[in-house]
Amino acid sequence: MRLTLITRLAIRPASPAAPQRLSLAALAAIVLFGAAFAPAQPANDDCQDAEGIAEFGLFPWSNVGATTDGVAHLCPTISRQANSDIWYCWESGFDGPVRVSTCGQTTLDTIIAVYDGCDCGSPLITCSDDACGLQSRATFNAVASQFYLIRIGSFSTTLTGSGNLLFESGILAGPILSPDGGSVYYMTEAVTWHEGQAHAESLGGNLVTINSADENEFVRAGVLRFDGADRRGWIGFTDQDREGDFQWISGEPVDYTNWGGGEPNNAGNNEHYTELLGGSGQWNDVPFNHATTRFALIEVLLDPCTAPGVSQQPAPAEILACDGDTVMLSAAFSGNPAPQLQWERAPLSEPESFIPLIDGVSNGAMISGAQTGDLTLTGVLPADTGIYHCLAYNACGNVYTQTVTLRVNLRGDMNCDGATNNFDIDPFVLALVDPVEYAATYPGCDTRNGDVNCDGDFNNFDIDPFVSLLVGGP
Ligand code: MAN
Ligand code: CA
Repeated sequence: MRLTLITRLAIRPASPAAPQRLSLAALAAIVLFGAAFAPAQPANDDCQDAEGIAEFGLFPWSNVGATTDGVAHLCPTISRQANSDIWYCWESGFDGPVRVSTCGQTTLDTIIAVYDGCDCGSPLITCSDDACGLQSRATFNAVASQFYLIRIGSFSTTLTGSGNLLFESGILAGPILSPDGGSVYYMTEAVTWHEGQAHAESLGGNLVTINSADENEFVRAGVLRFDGADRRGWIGFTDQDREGDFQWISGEPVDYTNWGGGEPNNAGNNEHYTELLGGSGQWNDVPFNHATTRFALIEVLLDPCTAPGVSQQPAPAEILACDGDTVMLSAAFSGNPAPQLQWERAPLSEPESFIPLIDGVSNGAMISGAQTGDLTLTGVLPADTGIYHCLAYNACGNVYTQTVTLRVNLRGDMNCDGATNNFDIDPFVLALVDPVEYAATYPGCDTRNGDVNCDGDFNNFDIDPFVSLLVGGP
């Protein structure tokens, strides 16, 4: 306002009769006079100068000296302009219904508008005129880390003032756990049925679905009247799709109703939404727009806890590996919450003695993924021979996969003394030429140790690799 005034004064032509020097002095005096007495223009007077604020809390404001720069028709529901408007760019730290208000925070008759984004010209979300006396309270569904333009102005074209802007959660009650633990309830402020359903969806639920007299009483006494105050609340029961055919907006089947006497009566032919009465707990159909007296009763279903199940078994059940091989075992599981996993191993000789594996070197193999679905054993040795399975567990139970038996042979250890050296030459030859005599001479020893080239068979093709192994060749 002040800058505009100075500009206008500065370009006004001087009186042709007045001497130029006096005219300049007079102009300077007027400018100084104006600077000293015109009210200061708020720094956030214009939309493009919106002040950045964030999170819930109280933010002081003043629209004294502000001009009006926002669009003239603020809101379809409010005929008035928001005069002498000032602007904030608010960043939400919250997912769900948020209230921004001047209630109890000023004596000025205010108007508030909320826009989706901080660009000037962002679409209007909601606006409020008189929500609490002459002050304003707008409720909208915020998304964390998103920005919202907030416009505050005077109802009056001449009066301005100051106060605080209060940002707070629009949740009046909750989360309140249901007695069966299957859902949580919230109550948000008085809104239209559709706004209440939008609040519910922003919290991941719906307006409440009531399946029993017990639930009806819990919602009435424990949620709608959580603080003892008598209220009426919206429930998610509507015949908006077909007159007389009331359904739950959650899609759940209708297995309980608690209509008051004579209800639903579709009075005035426009009662398609259901209120729950805080006194009797009975239901009544009403129009959607009892926005100032019906509080939104919201139910969010909790994911049911389910014990883990095996959705992919590790396979095959028997694995033969040569020393140095990489062996991978994979398993996958269902369950909610997602189970924690632990691969375990038992010796062949003690098939019940499972020991949890940990990432790192164990028995020779480099182990990784011992607590994931994919166990990798890199560079296995005979000592890694054993029975493997994976345990999955969560709060609701546990499950084991089928077992995988891994046998790792030591290449060339034909006398089964745990080493490959020159003492293995004679048994190697014997195993090739007379397997029966070999089995008799080296009981419990397996000719598979002779499969030095690891092609799955013990035969003459293993001779050269066996010799190379002994002499330390490739
Ligand atoms: C009012 C409204 C109706 C309700 C009747 C009951 O008219 O609340 O929804 O059916 O009262 O008398
Ligand atoms: Ca009715």
